[in-house]
Amino acid sequence: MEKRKTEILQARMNKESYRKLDALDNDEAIDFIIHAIILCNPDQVWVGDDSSEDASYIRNLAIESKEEIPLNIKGHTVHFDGYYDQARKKEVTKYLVPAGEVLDSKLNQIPRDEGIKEMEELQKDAYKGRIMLVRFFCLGTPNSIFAIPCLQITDSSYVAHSEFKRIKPGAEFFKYRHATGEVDERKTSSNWEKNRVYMDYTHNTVLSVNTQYAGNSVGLKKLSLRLAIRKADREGWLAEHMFIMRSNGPGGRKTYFCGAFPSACGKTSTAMIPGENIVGDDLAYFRVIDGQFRAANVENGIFGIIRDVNTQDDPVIFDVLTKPGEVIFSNCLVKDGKPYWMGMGEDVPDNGMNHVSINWHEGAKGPDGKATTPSHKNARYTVKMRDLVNADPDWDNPAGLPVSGIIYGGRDSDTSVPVREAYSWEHGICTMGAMLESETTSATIGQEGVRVWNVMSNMDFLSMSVGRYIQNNLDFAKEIKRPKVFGTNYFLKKGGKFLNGKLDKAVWIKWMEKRVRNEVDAVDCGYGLIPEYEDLKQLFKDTLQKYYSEEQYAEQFAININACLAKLDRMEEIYATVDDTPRVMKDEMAAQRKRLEKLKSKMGEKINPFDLYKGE
Ligand code: GTP
Ligand code: SPV
Ligand code: MN
Repeated sequence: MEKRKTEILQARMNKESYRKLDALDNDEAIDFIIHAIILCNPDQVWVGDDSSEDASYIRNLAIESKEEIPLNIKGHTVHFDGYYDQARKKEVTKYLVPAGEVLDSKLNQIPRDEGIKEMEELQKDAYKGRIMLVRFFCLGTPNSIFAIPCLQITDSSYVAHSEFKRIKPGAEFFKYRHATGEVDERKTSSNWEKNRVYMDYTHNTVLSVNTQYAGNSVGLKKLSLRLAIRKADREGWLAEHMFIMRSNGPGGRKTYFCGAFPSACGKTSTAMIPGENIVGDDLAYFRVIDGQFRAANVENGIFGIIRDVNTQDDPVIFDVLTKPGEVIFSNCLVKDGKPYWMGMGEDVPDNGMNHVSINWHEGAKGPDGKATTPSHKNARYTVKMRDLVNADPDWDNPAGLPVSGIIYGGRDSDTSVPVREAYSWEHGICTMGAMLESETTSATIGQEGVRVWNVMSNMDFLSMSVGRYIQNNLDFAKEIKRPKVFGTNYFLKKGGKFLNGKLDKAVWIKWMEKRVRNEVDAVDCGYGLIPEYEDLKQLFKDTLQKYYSEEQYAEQFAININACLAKLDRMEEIYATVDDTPRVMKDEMAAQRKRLEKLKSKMGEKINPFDLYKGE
């Protein structure tokens, strides 16, 4: 290493930290670290990997710095994010676009020079009086083709603690520089109005400031997904906002599914279906390996929504959250060292410490004068994969796992049936993935319940043009057998009430498993193939020990042609504004319209699914 660099590093770190950097032998990473030291001016620098000593150093530091508070159960801590920092903030999340480059106008962006200048002003001296933590980790199983080495710099021990992966030295690093900014007496970022998350995608770097919420600060989550989508584009693979799960069929057969649902729309709860196995719940990379469509989870744990986790609906997670082990709770209510959350199936106390105040009580208003809840709707937990008893033993297979089905779904109160199969890969990608819509949730800041278009549930993370991303999906794995594509909707409503139970998804998965194995028939409904009543009746009985009535089927699988056509109208309007809409996309939308209109002229605007059997 150059003498000047060695001096800068050695002045602020101990021998062990320096040794780790020296051994790295990567100029790009060293320069990134040196730049952060000069800009953010820490008192000390600490360098760590995922050795158990480094992990416990970080854990203790998080407690010492009061970013995390220990709870009664051994290994459990709670972390609070600021009142205005409870979710991803889309309007301050932008791509840095270098002069001369054009990025899709649908993506939030700022000229690179301007963004870098603003960020450097906001991060100047940001680590003064603090320790700069340099953490190496790896997205994906180390030494696998999926692996991407990452380097995170932060002054937040909570952020560093949330990352659990071991580094594999490699050429191209993803790099993150995060600064908490000024903090209040609760150690939460107080300068929330100056929260910024800037993706310097031409440099594989993300810079963020004045936030602690993991989705805005923790490199391995959505910050990496945005960079990975571009890397995948360059290298011919796909980076998706998807769970991966294994469905267990008769005779021990294993079938893997991946599913894209927007934030807070059921990925974790699908991956955690009782009796099946989880591989991952949020980030999946796809590659063709030895002629097979394979997917890998690139996380080492899950950062899940805690609301409604109870013994009934999520027994496995509930168990992990209530026994000794490493768990970080965030933005729950804490009373006498015990965490509480809404929908936990126990009485939640009417006072305690939460994201609003250290002395919260029922009826207390937030600093904005709004009513508050005991735990935030987007309160979460962080746990390790290895602590989940239902983790597939093969979850970190370096070659990923073979995928038989891809599922797209969102919050849709009135249009699509609970489950349907696409006619083809193209039909699925275009009308289920690229036409995905969902009603907004508390995982992002803003109004809830507004129907928005969300391509493959990846819209918040797209870092290139919409058309190109869809085309990449269409082209992926062209030479090999592709998975079947399905659309699901867990959120159909009638009179304000959900038509399905939370565990009904177990049945939809079993049906998809049987479709993959060619064991059940399906009926054409004009926008896909739906299950037959008798098959579902049997599956409800076998899987949930429940009786599924003809009335339930008729109501849930009714074909609402006008709603489907209205959705097509919305989509055609949107895609008319996408410059590079693939030809196939336009053709699939036109063909869908034709099929639906034909069906409407024959059978009316609302079709009883039983009538489709005698269709033709
Ligand atoms: P992110 O972690 O934000 O990417 O979300 P996710 O897709 O993993 O969402 P998750 O599975 O955690 O579900 C979010 C919320 O949806 C929870 O509050 C669940 O209770 C609720 N939910 C999940 N499945 C169902 C369902 O089948 N029906 C209904 N009504 N609610 C559901
Ligand atoms: C999401 O919002 O989709 C999440 C949480 O999974 S975060 O990774 O924090 O964005
Ligand atoms: Mn997510």
